[in-house]
Amino acid sequence: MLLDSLNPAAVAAGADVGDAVRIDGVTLSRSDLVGAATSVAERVAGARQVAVLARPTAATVLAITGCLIAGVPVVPVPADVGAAERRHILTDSGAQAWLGDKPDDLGGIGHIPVRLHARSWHRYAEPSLDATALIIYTSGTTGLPKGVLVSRRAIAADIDMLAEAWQWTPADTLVHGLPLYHVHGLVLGLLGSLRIGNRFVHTGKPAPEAYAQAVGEYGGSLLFGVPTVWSRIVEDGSAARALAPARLLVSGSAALPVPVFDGLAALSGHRPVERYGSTESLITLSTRVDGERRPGSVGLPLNGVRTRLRSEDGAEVAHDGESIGRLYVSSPTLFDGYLNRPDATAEVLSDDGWYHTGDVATIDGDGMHRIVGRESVDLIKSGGFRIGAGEIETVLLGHEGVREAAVIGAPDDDLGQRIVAFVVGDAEPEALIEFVARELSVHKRPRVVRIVDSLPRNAMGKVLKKELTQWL
Ligand code: MLC
Ligand code: AMP
Repeated sequence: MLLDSLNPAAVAAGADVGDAVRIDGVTLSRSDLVGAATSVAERVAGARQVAVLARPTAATVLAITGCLIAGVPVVPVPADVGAAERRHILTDSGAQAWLGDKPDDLGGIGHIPVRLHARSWHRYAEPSLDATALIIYTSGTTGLPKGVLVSRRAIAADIDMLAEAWQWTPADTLVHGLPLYHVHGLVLGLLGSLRIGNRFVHTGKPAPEAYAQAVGEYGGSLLFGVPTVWSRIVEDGSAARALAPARLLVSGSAALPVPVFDGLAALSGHRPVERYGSTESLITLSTRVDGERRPGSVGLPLNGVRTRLRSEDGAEVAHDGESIGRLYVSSPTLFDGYLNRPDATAEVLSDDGWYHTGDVATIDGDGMHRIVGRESVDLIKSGGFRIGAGEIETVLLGHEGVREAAVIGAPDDDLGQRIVAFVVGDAEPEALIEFVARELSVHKRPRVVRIVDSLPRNAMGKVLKKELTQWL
């Protein structure tokens, strides 16, 4: 089963010891989870796909679990989604119903409430491993976000590979405070826990004191965070020291700066494990619990994963730890394509199963991988969120006070990169920040808007983004 620990027979036979999930002040046992999620399953069964507003609540956990029990693909909707992005996700995905708090405008699709105390003990046949589990919307360099088709097989394989590398067992208590609409918080954190059978504690927000409390009060042993979370924990000092009793700290979704790695080691006594992946590939590389946890390195391919390093013209790049090449991965965890976008799928996924990650990397003689950066400056990682410069520029250009717009990711000690928009026009910067937050989502808002007289362009009229970074 995909969610192995929720096997009704095992739960009925007494595997239901202790809490399974703690989130938003609600505690769910495995029997609560099976009963209430199966009640959701009864309401969604037969739907082609449904949208779930993925706020960090028990209702979200039950909604997603229920859909997976019924074999209905879930479209997780960002908790802070704005109007235009919501419309796009609903239209493009063809979601037939909405689960979670109801927005004003659902565009005609039905709303299915999630009841925490409802129970059903109906048994559903386990869906095929080839079936789609999740359709996760993710940004590209241009255009609107695309729906990534993630199969049940990919999720099961990824969790099993990570369990092996991290010695992750039912004895763990997994803690994080990340969003439940992306791979990190949802696939690894929540679904990983429901497959492995460990206790899952969601802290609401990934604040340093919340992580410290989850270790002290709930016995958190396996802690997940994006680099911004770890950096804030190190800055806090006392929160980092409070993590000492944990078993393993794991960082991912963006590069963990070496000083943050060193800070965690000095204050908590833990050398964190760093892993690398994406929505399209799930997690493919990681340092190992029983191997070298080298600062600045994302480690080795997980069991079953192969990688290739290629130059721009497709030639093999030496594994000497210094030569930089484009990173390709082949893995049982790869996505099945972008929904409705065979063109975009063909651009990154070859017929023989290699995914072009868009990242540039080095590999050394021991097989240790280091991510150097992205091929395109137009894909920004801010606080671990992937954000396309193009989608923000398009929204800004839809504002009446904007004539031209160019967006870049500027280096930022806290967020890795912060979104900066250069705008030609007569709008107020604050109004433009609000506009993007309202239309796309709060986490895609520029942190800075600079009104300028003109943008630097080449002879073809293309904005010179490298030059813009000099204007910061
Ligand atoms: C600010 N706020 C606004 C606003 N400006 N609200 C509305 N409109 C505006 N204009 C509010 C926010 O709603 C929020 O409120 C508060 O201000 C703080 O928001 P923020 O400043 O955006 O949060 P910040 O502290 O900067 O967030 C940092 C962070 C976040 C680390 C918590 O970036 C985060 O959760 N990152 C995780 C991303 C992630 O999981 N990525 C994984 C992708 S999968 P309030 O009250 O709600 O706090 C992947 C694969 C892999 O990459 O390898 O894992
Ligand atoms: P997303 O699709 O949101 O999961 O983003 C995937 C991208 O995040 C990857 O292509 C990388 O650019 C980046 N990423 C994930 N993990 C790491 C890491 N450990 N180090 C550097 N970049 C990472």
